[in-house]
Amino acid sequence: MTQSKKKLDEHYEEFKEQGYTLFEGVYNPEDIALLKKTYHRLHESVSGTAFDTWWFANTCELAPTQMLPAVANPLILDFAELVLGPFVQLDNLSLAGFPSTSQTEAQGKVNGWHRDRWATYPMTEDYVSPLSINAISYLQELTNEYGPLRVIPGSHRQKIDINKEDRSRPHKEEQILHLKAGDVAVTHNGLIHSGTPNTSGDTRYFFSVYYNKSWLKPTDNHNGPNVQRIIKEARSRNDHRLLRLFGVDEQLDVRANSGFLDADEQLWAQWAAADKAAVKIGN
Ligand SMILES: O=C(O)CCC(=O)C(=O)O
Repeated sequence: MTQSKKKLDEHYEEFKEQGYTLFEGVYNPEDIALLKKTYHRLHESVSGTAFDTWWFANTCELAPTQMLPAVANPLILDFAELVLGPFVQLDNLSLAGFPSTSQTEAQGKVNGWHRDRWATYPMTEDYVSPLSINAISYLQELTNEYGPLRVIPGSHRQKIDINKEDRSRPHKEEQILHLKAGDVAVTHNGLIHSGTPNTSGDTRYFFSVYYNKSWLKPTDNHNGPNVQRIIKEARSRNDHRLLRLFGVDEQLDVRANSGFLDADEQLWAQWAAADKAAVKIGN
């Protein structure tokens, strides 16, 4: 995995303003090849059965070795902690292969405008810290044929509604994002966005690491044996950040009742630093 060039606080300012920010080149060609291989392994395991699907949730349990590095990516997690505070839990980890559709079918359509899970309809134009964020990546360049990501910048702080008939049509304020393979778009849950139909004739690979606050219920099930093994290992290294990703937040009681007389961001930075310092090295 490679490093993004922009500083984290610049990403954060952009995120507050626009409702999203792009991290370029987070995953390299080997990471991408491994994730594609993982998708195909999962897909082959259900193909032709009653469980046939091209959308896989719970992928940290299904393929821990391949998926954990994406969930625990240090750059994205550092950013997630700026946005959510050190309360970052994995809500769900999805890996999908959108099938291709015909040009005629796709003409003039978008996949469906929406805000994301745990969002609320914005009631103020001030920035409101979200309960969840989405770290979205694609395993190929999002050309017009593969179906770019569409966003309505600033819609996380605007009372924008879209009526039912228009939810699958382009929007006058949309911005079309042609991400490269391995880029990560981190979106505020209030940002209105949509995918675009895939007409490439090939699979459109997508994966989403969705984080929420550690006191909310996760959508994925973190009780399976593989995730429980990750938790056990994280506990032995006193790695609170890793534990918290899978719903084990040992500081929650104190940190969720801090008195709230200091700025959130100031406390969050202190707590995040304390968590990093507490990790046992070389265990
Ligand atoms: O398919 C896409 O490009 C967007 C996916 C999406 O809307 C989402 O993850 O919420």
